[in-house]
Amino acid sequence: MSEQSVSKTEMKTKVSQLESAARKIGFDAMGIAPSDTSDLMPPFDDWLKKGYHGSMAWLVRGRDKRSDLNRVLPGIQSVICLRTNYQTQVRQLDYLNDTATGDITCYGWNLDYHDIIEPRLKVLETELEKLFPGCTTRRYVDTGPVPEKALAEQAGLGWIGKHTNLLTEGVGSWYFLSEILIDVLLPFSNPAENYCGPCTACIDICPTGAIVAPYVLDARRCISYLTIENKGVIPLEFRKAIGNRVYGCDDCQIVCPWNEDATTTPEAAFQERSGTRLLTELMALDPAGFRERFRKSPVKRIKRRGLLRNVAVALGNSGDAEVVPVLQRALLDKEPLIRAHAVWALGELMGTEAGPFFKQTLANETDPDVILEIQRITTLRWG
Ligand code: B12
Repeated sequence: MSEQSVSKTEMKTKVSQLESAARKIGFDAMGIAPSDTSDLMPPFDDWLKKGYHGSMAWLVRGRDKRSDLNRVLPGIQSVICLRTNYQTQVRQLDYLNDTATGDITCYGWNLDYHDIIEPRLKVLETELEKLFPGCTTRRYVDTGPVPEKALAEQAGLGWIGKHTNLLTEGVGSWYFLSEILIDVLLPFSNPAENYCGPCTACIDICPTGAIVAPYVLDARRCISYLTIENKGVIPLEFRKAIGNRVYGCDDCQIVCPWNEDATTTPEAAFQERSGTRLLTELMALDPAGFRERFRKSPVKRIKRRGLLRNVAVALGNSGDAEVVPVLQRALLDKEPLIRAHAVWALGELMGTEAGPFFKQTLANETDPDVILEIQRITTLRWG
């Protein structure tokens, strides 16, 4: 955008008008970061080099845009960063005791946050157009090659904790980040300070040891990645640790002392919707039932086959032999991914009767992944 002769006082007024518009629209906080992200790249490149991104090849593809936001918005000068709280009630680790119920990360309890936040960003863009006529903007909410946490840290919205999420004193970490890139030079906020101190609660609790060093997450080990981003077979070594988590994981945030008195939101869109989370009932969902249960929810992203794969693992971890018939029925599912994980779960729950049962299943099976699962169990048990 062409240089505008806006005085410092005028600019200050415009920014505070923008901030109050953001609050009215529903954002909980706003800050402004410089658009130069080149300094953020060495740890990101190192992370990719180590393969910590797993199968998220889109992170590699977006690398160059992320390192130079000019490629996303030519002439970019500033990034307006925004926070939106989503937690509706205090979370505890006691969900782990309810082994008959599948746990869903609290950001997935109701409507998909993209659908809630994106329209709000659009409204804020119209405010920007009024304040800075002729400006060009681009909006993002977890939708592009933008280092959202690092930018938000620079914008003073919070600090990146050892669990690698952004957190804020007096607020906690249960919020989404979003931003508007703009070709206007705005006054930058002061970066947030880090108050993690010597605490290692998040590192110690992680069921799969995914936080391999403070501030470094190996996504391939993270239950959030394994149950959401990973589209294929869940590696054997993590299945037991997944417990009853069927979509994401919140443990590193639940134990964070800064979340003890975290802000909760009264927003209807984030309140838990009714609908079953019983593992046996989830396993019984047919395609239409799945669509109905998870309509407009972020869970729909992993599709029925992704969810039922995770549900099979959770049933295998339930220790309840009564769910065996439910898993045996799942062996008839047309999705090999579901059948493969149901085989593993049955192996966890069945006794000596498993031998002849698996022999018969093997005779009817044609998918190589499922066959491998059956062979693994039968070899393990009977050599
Ligand atoms: C890929 C991704 C994932 C991956 C990888 C997560 C990760 N930690 O990188 C997986 C699938 C595992 C994941 C999980 C989750 N995610 Co996610 N995810 C993303 C995404 C798309 C990119 C993140 C990324 O770039 N990762 C790569 C790493 C290297 O980048 P980074 O962590 O930003 O690294 C920077 C800093 O950590 C720093 N750094 C690196 N090393 C070091 C070392 C030291 C010493 C220091 C000081 C700094 C430092 O520099 C790095 C480079 O900029 C963002 C959206 C976005 N576009 O940013 C959402 C995002 C980070 N996810 C989000 C959420 C909510 C989650 C979950 C909580 C969901 C859940 N409950 O299941 C979990 C949390 C798991 C965890 N502990 O991180 C939110 C986080 C909000 C917040 N409060 O921070 C985001 C911002 C989406 C959003 N718009 O709100 N996610």
